[in-house]
Formats: sequence, C-alpha cells, structure tokens
Amino acid sequence: MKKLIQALQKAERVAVLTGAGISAESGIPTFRDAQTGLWEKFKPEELANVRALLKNPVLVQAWYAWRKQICLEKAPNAGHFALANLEKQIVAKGGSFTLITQNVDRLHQRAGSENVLELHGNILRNYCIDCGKDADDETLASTESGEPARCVHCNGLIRPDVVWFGEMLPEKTLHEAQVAAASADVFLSIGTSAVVYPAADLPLIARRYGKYAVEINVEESAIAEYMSEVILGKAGEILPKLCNVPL
Ligand code: BJW
Ligand code: ZN
Repeated sequence: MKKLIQALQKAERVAVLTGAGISAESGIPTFRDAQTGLWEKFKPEELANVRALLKNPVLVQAWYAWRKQICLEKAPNAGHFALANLEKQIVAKGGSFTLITQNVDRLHQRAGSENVLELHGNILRNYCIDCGKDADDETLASTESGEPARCVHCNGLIRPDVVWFGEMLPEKTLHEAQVAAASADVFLSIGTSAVVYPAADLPLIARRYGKYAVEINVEESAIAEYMSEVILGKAGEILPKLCNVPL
C-alpha cells in the first residue's frame, strides 16, 4: 500500500480498470456471483447474448429492465468517490487519468469521474436490433404485457446498449483504453475477475510495457500472478485510504 501511494504521488499518467466488484458495495450484484430471488435459476452468461434475446426476448428484456432498475436505485460508494477524487488530484497537478470500466451501471459518472471509457456499454440506453434507432424507456416497459418490447419505427426487437459475448467492443474506446494501459505510470485493476477479454488484457498490456500494475480485489483474479502487486480487500475500504491522501 505504501509503495503504491508513493507511486501515485510520482505518477503523471494513471489508468484504472474497474469491474463489477467496485459496485458490489453499492448493492449491485457482480456478474459471477450466484444470482438471487427471481433470477436464481439463470446464469448471466446465458442471458447476456444475442441468441438468448432472439430465443426468449421477454425473458432477456425483463432481466435487463430489472437490472437497470437496480442500477438507478443504487448509489455510488466510497470506492467510486475515491477514484473521482484521485482523478481530480492527478489532473490538478497536470497529469492524465483514464478510468476504464467494464461496468454498465454509470456509478463512476454519478460519483463525479470525468474521463470514463465504457468498454461494455451502458445499461440505461436501449436500441432496436434492426434499424438501430434509440428506444425509450416506455418501449421497454411494455415487456410487462408479456409481449416483447419492439421498435416503434420498424417492429424490431429492443435490446440494451451493452456489449454481449461474441460482439466487438466499441473500437475507438478499446483503442484509447489500450493506449492508456500501455502508457500509464500506475495501472490499477479493481474488482474484476479478469476472465473476460479483451478487457482482461489491459492490465497485462501495462505489465508488458513494464508498468507498475496493482490489483485490488477481495480475492485473487485470474491474472493476479502477473501483477506487480495484489492488495486483498474491499474496494470501498482500500480506495479511500489510497486516493484520499494528498498527492
Ligand atoms: C470485489 C468486491 C469488492 C467482489 N471489492 N472486489 C479466449 C481468449 C480471449 C477471448 C475469448 C476467448 N474465448 C472467447 C473469447 C471472447 C469473449 C471472452 O472473453 N470470453 C471469456 C469468458 C473466455 N469475449 C467477448 O466475446 C468480447 N468480445 C470480443 O472478444 O469480440 C471479438 C470476438 C468476436 C467474436 C468471437 C471472438 C472474438 C465481448 C465481451 C463482452 C462481455 N459482456 C459482459 C456483459 C455486459 C452486459 C451486461 O452487464 O449484461 O460484460 S459479460 C460480463 O463480464 C460483463 C462484465 O463487464 C464482464 C466482466 O466481469 P467482471 O466485471 O470481472 O465481474 P465478475 O463478476 O466476473 O467479477 C467480480 C470481481 O469482483 C470478482 O473478482 C470478485 O472477487 C470481486 N469483488 N466484491 C473488490 N467489494
Ligand atoms: Zn427499429
């Protein structure tokens, strides 16, 4: 921890990758946690793909409507706020700060983070799979009638604006994330199991460029052995200690 604080004090370029673990303390279930309640018999991996939408649109749309509601009801936690504070400090001394997130919940933006790259999209937006036009909330609310939500323009199915397995990540966003990882003096990988690519490659890119990369997680991720250091603990407890000291 002390070494990391010193590295942050010297750093001109900082990049951070976050995963579902940073929002766990806000009450948003992580992706690979066992699901509870209504959804306990479904694996997220089985719902988060286009085949599932085509096969069972009402089920997939209802799952996303439920998750979207949770994201709107929950608030950013001390971990999100600490990263927003770190960004302000690094930028104030003339440095650069890039927050790369796999999360679709927008809690980083609500905590005040500004330079945020969303690798896997945003659960608050929806669009039509046929004509691509945006779909508003009222359209998705129609899932309650037992019929799938369809586009008011072309009757195509409505989907969330997130990146599913087998789909390309937004090209420019991914490129910016890779450049940030390769050029960061300090790279933090926080609350991600690091099993989903290409996001999981970002800390490894930092390491390949000889950068100081630190993982913060309640347990070791799939790539922990390649990190410069691993700090075990909750993001909402570790990050305030790290980021709320004057740099
Ligand atoms: C805490 C905590 C606390 C808990 N504090 N920590 C082999 C090699 C390379 C790639 C592939 C491959 N085989 C297949 C692929 C491709 C595939 C992939 O990676 N599959 C792997 C599973 C093997 N990738 C893709 O398909 C990607 N696209 C792509 O590669 O395009 C090119 C291509 C196209 C066609 C064919 C081949 C290539 C797209 C990936 C999209 C991922 N989408 C999802 C769903 C988003 C929408 C939604 O939310 O519904 O993104 S999947 C899901 O996983 C979600 C997450 O963003 C992502 C990562 O999960 P995350 O954030 O790490 O969460 P968890 O739950 O896994 O972990 C939580 C962690 O927090 C844990 O470690 C806890 O310990 C920790 N924790 N509390 C700190 N308080
Ligand atoms: Zn349409």
